[in-house]
Amino acid sequence: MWHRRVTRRDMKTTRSDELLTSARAVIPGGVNSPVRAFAAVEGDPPFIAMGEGVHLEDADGNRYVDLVGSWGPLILGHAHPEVHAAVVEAASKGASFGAPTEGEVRFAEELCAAHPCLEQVRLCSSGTEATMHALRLARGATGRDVIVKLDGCYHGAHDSVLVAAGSGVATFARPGSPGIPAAVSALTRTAPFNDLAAVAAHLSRGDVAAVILEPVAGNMGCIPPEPGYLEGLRTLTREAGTLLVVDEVMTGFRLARGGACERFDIDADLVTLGKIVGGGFPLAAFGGRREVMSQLSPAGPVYQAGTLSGNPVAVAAGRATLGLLDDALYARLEDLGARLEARLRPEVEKRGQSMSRLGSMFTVFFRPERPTHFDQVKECDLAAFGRFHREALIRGVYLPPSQFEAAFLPALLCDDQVDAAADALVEALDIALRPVDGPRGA
Ligand code: KE4
Repeated sequence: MWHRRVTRRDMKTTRSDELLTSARAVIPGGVNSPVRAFAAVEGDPPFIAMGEGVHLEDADGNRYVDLVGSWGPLILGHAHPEVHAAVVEAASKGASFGAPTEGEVRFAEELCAAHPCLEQVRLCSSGTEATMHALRLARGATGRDVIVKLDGCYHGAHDSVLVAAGSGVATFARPGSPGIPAAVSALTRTAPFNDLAAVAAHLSRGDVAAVILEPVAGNMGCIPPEPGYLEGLRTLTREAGTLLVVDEVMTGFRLARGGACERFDIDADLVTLGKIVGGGFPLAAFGGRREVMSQLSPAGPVYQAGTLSGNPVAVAAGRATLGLLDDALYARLEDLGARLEARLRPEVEKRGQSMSRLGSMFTVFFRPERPTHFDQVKECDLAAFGRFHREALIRGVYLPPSQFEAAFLPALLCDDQVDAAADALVEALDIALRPVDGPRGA
């Protein structure tokens, strides 16, 4: 059942504080991925000791309902017994062989059966790898060098896409990253999300290998495509001989079993997948039409490789997870999202802020109107979001620590947990919106 709300005075942080001090001595910023550092919200990150169903427990014993789910993968919650059993069974036979196994063939068949745009897939170990290799394949297949990405979309941490990126890059208010050669960045053009004319202008030059996008943006907060946008991108790219690369690392198996491509009927040339497909383990994939995928080594000339690609333990976790993602689960996710929105959105709007939700992805935006592109998200009151996040945390709701991220509902939440989370978020909102020099507290 939902635990009692944690108030500020109950929030113990001794052990997490000690761990953060130790971590910072040996790991840059104390974290292995920047967004985990809580740099854009108040306070320091709790060090997590365990996950159990829809809950996290930190090193000091504070419990939270987890609306991050390891940034999306844990759609079934933590330590799901069937996923756990599959992992234990696979690991008992060895961790990695660097050789083909039956499991990865069956997994590839299951991905191709589930996603409408997959005739063939190649497995890898992270979303970054998936988009990096998909873009190399698009360049190899078209003989063109330029790619177009959309402002605020995030496709991982490789050179071609760390341009006007969302997620941690936006959280740290940097357009990209030092260390990326200008010659590489020059090959990446950008356009605002939900702006077809801007993409058309880039495509008119006839030199674009691929347009890559998040079909529903999650890395600048949850921003759905405007009506006609995805269809327009498909038409424009087809006319320009440009491949449409739909990055479903976040939306794949989240918005539907066939991802956003099923939900919005997108005919993508290439698709990237990650997060949920690995059930919390390092596993990702990219795939698409056989005509394009057959260009990939060893079938074709475009090279791509990975020692742990298709790792049998990760594949076991992925197969167990996908086996549980049925119609009833997606119907439940929609019900949970609608229940949360019905309880939260009126309160958010009454307080002059906005909220966006699609399926089980949502974001509270600290601006009056719901944003439709990155520049509007950048207008949000980021300090107020930082206070909101902190007040939610001390009430036991674990939200992504950035305005430029989406929150995720796990399928196993029960109704009263959704209601309690919504009520805690309203309380957090009230305190976050108080005049900064006003009283704070429980
Ligand atoms: P990874 O390399 O982090 O597995 O995946 C990169 C990636 C690619 N495409 C999309 C749409 C993504 O959302 C991501 C990763 N998402 C972020 C959070 N929104 C990962 C969290 C982190 O960087 O620690």
